[in-house]
Amino acid sequence: MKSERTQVGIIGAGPSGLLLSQVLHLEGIDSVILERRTQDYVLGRIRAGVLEQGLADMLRQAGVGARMDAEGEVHHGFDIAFGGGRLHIDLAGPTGGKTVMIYGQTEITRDLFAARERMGGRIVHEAEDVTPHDIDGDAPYLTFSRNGENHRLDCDFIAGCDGFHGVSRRSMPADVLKTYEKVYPFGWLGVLSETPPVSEELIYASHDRGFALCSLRSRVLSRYYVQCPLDDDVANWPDEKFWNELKTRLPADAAARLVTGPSIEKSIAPLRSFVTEPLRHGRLFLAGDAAHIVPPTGAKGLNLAASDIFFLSRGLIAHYRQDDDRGLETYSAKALARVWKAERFSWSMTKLLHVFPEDGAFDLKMQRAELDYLAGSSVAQAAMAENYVGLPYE
Ligand code: FAS
Ligand code: PHB
Repeated sequence: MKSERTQVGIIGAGPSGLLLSQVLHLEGIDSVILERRTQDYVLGRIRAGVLEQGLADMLRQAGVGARMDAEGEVHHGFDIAFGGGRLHIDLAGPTGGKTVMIYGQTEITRDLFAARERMGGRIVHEAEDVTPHDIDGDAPYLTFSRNGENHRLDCDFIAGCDGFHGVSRRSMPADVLKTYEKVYPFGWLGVLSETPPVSEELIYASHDRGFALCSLRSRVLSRYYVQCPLDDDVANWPDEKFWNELKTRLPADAAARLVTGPSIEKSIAPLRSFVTEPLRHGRLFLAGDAAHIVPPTGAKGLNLAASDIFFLSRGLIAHYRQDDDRGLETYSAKALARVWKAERFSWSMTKLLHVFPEDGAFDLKMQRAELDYLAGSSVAQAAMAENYVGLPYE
């Protein structure tokens, strides 16, 4: 068994694990990331696209914001299309100038990998059977295997940044862990295409045939989604069928402007709301998708990972810098307070914009009344804007 030691053992090299490692490194705190996949595999996953100001600021402070600021797009609002019209939600006006940054999660992950490599960060790829041990004691450790060799990583703390299907949440004692889940009766079929976006800003569309979203990664790379049945299969969606369905669900002017092209990525993501409580047990801390999942309607998944890392990194830094554990002791409560508000927003946006198969005539009337009320109320629009740009890290 090959052994090594670090201060913080991190499971997972997604945005959560990479950002935590980078922030800790800048404070002189050593970490090792154990990732079960290759770097190419991690970079091959197409996911989030909308960054709250809090995440964008964290990336800048972590020294990985330059390409985002050069290539990303700052958006001051987005549209909601329904009943043949379009409602513009102004973000900056009601929030004192707050905006969102459009910059793909893939690029964030690429920037973080590059920074970690530049600064000598230690990431073990293709680490198999990563297992936390002695999380209740003061000398936790991780075991894993790689290329048939067994390894042990001794550490002071373990950060479970291994996503929804990871090992860390499962390592919390069953009598301690409480989970809350809602699985939605539909999924999102997503397409990435090297085509100019259909509009300057995002369009969220509510339509009798189902939800649709027009997003982007740049002026030459577009990201589109349509709501699809939970048991649907990408094989049922040749490009032409996807483009025709998307056009059907968009307002006529957007449909007429839509530039179609071959999909370079096509996948179906299930939608669920999920929260774990607590986010800490002993020396094990959960962060990001390992701790919670939101339906992507509110563009909160990646952004919640950022606020978790903000709270967790400050707790770890205070521990090592001032021998002060208050941040670690309050991490779970602080992170969860923000998580639940984002769960609420993501759930409400999903309820507002999707067709729920079980809904009856009254439910459909309620959904339309919600949209009509939103369209007629600057206060309701301000509330939506406040949540979309991201609630404070407090
Ligand atoms: P991640 O899942 O990104 O990373 C976890 C890492 O841990 C992975 O690299 C994994 O390989 C590794 N890992 C897992 N188990 C391990 C083990 N046992 N040992 C070692 N390593 C292990 N959010 C949005 O805001 N907008 C979106 O449009 C959006 N679309 C999404 C689409 C899909 C299909 C999915 C799954 C998520 C989407 N999300 C979206 C949410 C997504 O962006 C997450 O919030 C974000 O990836 C969270 O980052 P991490 O917490 O780092 O988890
Ligand atoms: C995306 O660009 O992938 C995206 C944007 C906004 C969302 C969800 C996904 O709400």
